[in-house]
Amino acid sequence: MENEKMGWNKYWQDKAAEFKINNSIPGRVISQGKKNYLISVGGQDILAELSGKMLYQIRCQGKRQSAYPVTGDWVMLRQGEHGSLQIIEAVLPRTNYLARKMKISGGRKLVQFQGSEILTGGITDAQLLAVNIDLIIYFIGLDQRFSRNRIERFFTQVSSVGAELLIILNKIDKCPQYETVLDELNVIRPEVAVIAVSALKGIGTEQLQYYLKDGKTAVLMGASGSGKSTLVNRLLEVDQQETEQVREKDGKGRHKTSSRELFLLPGGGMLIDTPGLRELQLWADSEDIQETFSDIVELEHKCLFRNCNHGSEPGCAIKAALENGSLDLARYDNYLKMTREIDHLNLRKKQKAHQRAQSSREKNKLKQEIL
Ligand SMILES: Nc1nc2c(ncn2[C@@H]2O[C@H](COP(=O)(O)OP(=O)(O)OP(=O)(O)O)[C@@H](O)[C@H]2O)c(=O)[nH]1
Ligand SMILES: [Mg+2]
Ligand SMILES: [Zn+2]
Repeated sequence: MENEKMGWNKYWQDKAAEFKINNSIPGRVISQGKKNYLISVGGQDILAELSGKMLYQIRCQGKRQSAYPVTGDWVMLRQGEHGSLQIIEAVLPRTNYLARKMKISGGRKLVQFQGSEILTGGITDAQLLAVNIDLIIYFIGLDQRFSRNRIERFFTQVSSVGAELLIILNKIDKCPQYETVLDELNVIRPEVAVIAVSALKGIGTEQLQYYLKDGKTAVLMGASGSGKSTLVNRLLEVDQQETEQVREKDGKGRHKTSSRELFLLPGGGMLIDTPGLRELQLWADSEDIQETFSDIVELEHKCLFRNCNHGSEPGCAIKAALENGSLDLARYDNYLKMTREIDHLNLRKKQKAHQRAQSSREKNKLKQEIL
């Protein structure tokens, strides 16, 4: 019963049965530390660690980073040796995930690609931000700079996740005039629901009850300082998540939340609070872009020539739309920029796959020589 509140259902039951691990029990990852995981098991929170086998597979057998459990995962647990922590034996197959390209550590550089500069560096792999999610809530702090590009980028990122979307405009107590923001959102994604609240004062937050349902998991995304943790505290009815005092002078605060954590709400449903992302490097493919910019794709199909470069060719629908104002130039530029970024990512993925194949060929060769 307690597991059901955390989202346990027939799907998970079937998946767990497939694992056939003797005496193991399921639990849901609430948060992750450096070595341990906090797991909810039948209504109780316990600490657990990864089995040696899983660690070995990830560290030594080239299993992907995404094989590590993350907040929101359902895992199978086994009681460890006398007095030790419970052991995570397996991660049940995720229903979906939200990912970004791995954070860039160390040097990042601008490189030329298809005639433009794009930012690259770091490892080409996905970092999972949240998994097994039903609803993605995007926070916009009305006291912060509104960036259309940022929102478009976000929607591109999440379009293939397969979760419901909701936008929250927060801090209406501070900024009661938000019609222009609504208009902008209406242009970007008219079909996504928007609600306006004050998380701090508790205005409008009752509208959320409709979206937060028993056993369903929502993840809070959005810029640092937009008020995600304040909403968590409001819905938990206690100040559990630390929030940041924004400096009055310039409206800036520091990042407050530093890890992802899942909360069971007293009114039903769960929220995963996340740290505001400084950078969201795309981990997406061309289909995601085409969904976000379907109007542009449609226009492209209307060009007279199939391979139109939208330059000086006659009968170019893109050029015509830019000229008569029905297509916004900034939006078109953003589309081109994101398309380039994804082309580049695909190239890197291919390079990596090639390197992998090569190194496994070399390993095999070596093995044969030894044998
Ligand atoms: N006036 C007003 N201030 C708010 C509201 N919601 C949040 N704040 C303030 O905004 C600041 C940032 O809130 P947080 O909840 O820490 O923001 P966050 O999105 O969790 O930030 P990160 O954890 O850094 O990603 C705090 O000082 C909050 O008190 C609101 O509805 N009205
Ligand atoms: Mg926070
Ligand atoms: Zn054209």
